[in-house]
Amino acid sequence: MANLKIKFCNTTFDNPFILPSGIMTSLPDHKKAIEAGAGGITLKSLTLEKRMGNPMPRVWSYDCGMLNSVGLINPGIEKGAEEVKQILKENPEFPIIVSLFATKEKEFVTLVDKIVPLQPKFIELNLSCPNVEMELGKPLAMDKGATGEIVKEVKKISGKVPVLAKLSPNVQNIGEIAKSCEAAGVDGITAINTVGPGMLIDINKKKPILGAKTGGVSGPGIFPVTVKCVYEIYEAVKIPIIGVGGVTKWQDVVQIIMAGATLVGVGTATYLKGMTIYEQLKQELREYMDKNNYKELKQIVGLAHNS
Ligand code: RRO
Repeated sequence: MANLKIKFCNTTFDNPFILPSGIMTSLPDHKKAIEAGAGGITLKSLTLEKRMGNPMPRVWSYDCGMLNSVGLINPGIEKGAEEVKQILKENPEFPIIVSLFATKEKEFVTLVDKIVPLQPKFIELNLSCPNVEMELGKPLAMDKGATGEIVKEVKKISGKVPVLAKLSPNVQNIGEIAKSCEAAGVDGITAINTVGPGMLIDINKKKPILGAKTGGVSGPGIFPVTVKCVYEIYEAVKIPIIGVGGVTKWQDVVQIIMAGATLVGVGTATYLKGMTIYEQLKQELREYMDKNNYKELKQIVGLAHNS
């Protein structure tokens, strides 16, 4: 039977499906993804200070996916680092990606400095949250210079912990941003964060549905944007890619891997279909591979670039 194990940087994942950082905010929910058979999980982004999140409602599903404006709810790096320590202790071998968010180089360095001693398998720099622009400015991932500088500074102190950069789809040339991260020494790219932001109106209340009015768009409707971004990044860099954004069915999984992803984020689909989606996708991916005589996943990575 086909083998779903796959190496990403220096870590072997049991399967390519990971929970991306996003709308799940509590550790018990993250742990459910481990129990449900995900190959890895990404924790909710931590900031220097505690954040209470945006006004309710923060999450809304619609026909083609979801809108979210969680607003970076998190306990802040002091308490957050304690929680990270606990979950790493409980799951010493399981690939856990610690996500960090800041708006300045110096803040990122402080955050990374707190997390590196805990030796997680990965640190992900969230350079692309679309929901705090009014408060904190444009996402850093829209500027290749700023992105490169941050990665360079973080890599000076990250030691052996691989660093990933999570990029925004809301740019002219995502390949160029990925290239700038690679040149600065980043170990992998996570693509993409949510699209937009977008807005939906409550026609009875005659006002925007989300408490923050606008929110990042995720789910099946953004899948073609994800595929295009992963494809362009794969052409631009040699480092591995986590493809995330709207993956819902096994056909999406095959597409995103053929576009160039090594790991595949499944986030919004766990909301829409439940956590059993991890086992379902694993089984269906194995069936696809068996039918097509692929023994290893790496045989499929980037195949769409060969023709
Ligand atoms: O918390 C959020 O509102 C949020 C974050 Br940090 C992010 O990176 N992407 C997103 O869609 N929402």
